[in-house]
Amino acid sequence: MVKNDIKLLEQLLNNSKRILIVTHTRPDPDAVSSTVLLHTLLRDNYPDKEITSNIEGEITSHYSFLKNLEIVGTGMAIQALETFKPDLVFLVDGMNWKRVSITDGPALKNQISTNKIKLVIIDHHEEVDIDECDLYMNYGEASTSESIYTHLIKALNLKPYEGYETAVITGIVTDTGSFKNKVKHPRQTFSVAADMVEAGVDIEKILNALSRIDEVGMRIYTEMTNNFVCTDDYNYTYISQKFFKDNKKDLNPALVDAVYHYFIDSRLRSSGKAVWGFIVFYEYGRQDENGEEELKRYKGSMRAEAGIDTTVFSRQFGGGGHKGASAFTLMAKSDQEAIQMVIDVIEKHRSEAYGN
Ligand SMILES: [Mn+2]
Repeated sequence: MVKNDIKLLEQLLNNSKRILIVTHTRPDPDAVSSTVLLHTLLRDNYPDKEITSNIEGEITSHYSFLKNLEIVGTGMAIQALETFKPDLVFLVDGMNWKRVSITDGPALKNQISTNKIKLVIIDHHEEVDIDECDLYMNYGEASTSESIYTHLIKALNLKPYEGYETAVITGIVTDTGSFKNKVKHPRQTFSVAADMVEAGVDIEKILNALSRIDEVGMRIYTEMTNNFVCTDDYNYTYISQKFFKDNKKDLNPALVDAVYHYFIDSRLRSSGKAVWGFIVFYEYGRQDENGEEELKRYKGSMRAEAGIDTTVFSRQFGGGGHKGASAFTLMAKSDQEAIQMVIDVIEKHRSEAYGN
């Protein structure tokens, strides 16, 4: 695996004819904006190549402010790979195949290696669990959109399109928690942000569009508020299985994602005395309906102020991310069991996570 080699990137691009861009499922704003940004850039700069992109799962109407969003497919990733038959794949804002698809991670990985498809990973997360690839790009930037701007538009000189600034700033402003989080390269991140502001982006409009929720969204928000627990050490909340059952007809995974991200980003680090916390909830609609006694897949997310490395905990469940924002999944029979599993891991690994 070669790391951070722009010459190799250029070579891989020049030698390819069919390029597929994918990102992680349940995409966050950086994943969505990086995908549409890279797709449009490659399409406009390499008119002789076939370019396509795919995000497995739904993209909500929250993102309609992103130019060219309609060119991004939303089917199963494995289908995109099998029908398009790329010779080069970009995996953006993630480092392995199990993040690209909930069900087909191993199959995707297998297809890439058996068919000898070239793979470029562009990511900015902590370097764990990186899948085999030809080029791994991770400069520790604040967002993948910042990496694409820095290394493809600036270093490789790809011509940007009208509206690219919105895609670049969306990843930066959301992955930094509106510039609240510590970044590794502040001079670069803030200067890229300044470039985008000078180019005319409206950060307020973007943030309002992304955090807009409807009445159903407010119900999800209220559920998390009702279940919120503040301890002196950390905060936590959950969305109950019962809530999902009772509101099933109104909910969709993308709406749940949008609302819980907004909720945890605004509340886990700044409620009560604690400066960090977690959420867990049953991943409804992502599995067969099982009996009450069956194990169910739960999704968990953690948020922390600088000083606590939440990936120490997330890693215990096979997850990861950033120190201040990480995620994982676990299997549990009930909401209470899922919460207890996270608390147990916190108690066991607390000393490792503190002071980081
Ligand atoms: Mn990101």
